[in-house]
Amino acid sequence: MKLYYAPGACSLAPHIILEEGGFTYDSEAIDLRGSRMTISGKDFSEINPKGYVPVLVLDDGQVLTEGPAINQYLADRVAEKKLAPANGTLERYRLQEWLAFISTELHKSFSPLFNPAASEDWKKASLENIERRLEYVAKQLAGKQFLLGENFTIADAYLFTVLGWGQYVGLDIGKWPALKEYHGRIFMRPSVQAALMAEGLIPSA
Ligand SMILES: N[C@@H](CCC(=O)N[C@@H](CS)C(=O)NCC(=O)O)C(=O)O
Repeated sequence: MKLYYAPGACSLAPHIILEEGGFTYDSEAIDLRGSRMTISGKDFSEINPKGYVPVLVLDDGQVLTEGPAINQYLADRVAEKKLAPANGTLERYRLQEWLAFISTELHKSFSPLFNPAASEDWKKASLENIERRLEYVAKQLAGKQFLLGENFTIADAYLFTVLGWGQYVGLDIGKWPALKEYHGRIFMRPSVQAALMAEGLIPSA
């Protein structure tokens, strides 16, 4: 398998999951802000016509896109690691509830904050929206190690990734001690350290 990613983008979540699952995989960065080529010089639009990461190329050459689909695909390949509850259970729908929330209510609310063309009013409204949503997440995490309880799941890899964007847009997650502790706890996981190092976001050990 091969993951196409941009350092620190939402593709960090499948990168963490690949590490967490103990997969053997390749990865390659995309220059999303500049040439929109892969680091080895391929036109990224030929790999994913949608033009965004993450992209997972499977061993048979099929191309899988959309983070929540990629993340669940990976989790189901290593079911014994319990990165997602079993398909068909209510817990699985709880996981999907979180993935949809993180994707549509958090991840996409950050987009204007990274967009130089977005108006200041739009940015302000997006930031207020994110803060309201994070207030909710912080309450949900009270007394829990992870979003679904005691097991780290793919939803945690995704939420960790999105929470990390606060530092780039002037949003201090320290306002919510439960979120700050959660983020710090996940940051220390060996899989997270490995993915962050691979993306050049922390120095190599
Ligand atoms: N619906 C997609 C959205 C992915 C997405 O927003 N990717 C961003 C990085 S976090 C990206 O590659 N943006 C570059 C672009 O759209 O040109 C998913 O959930 O995977």
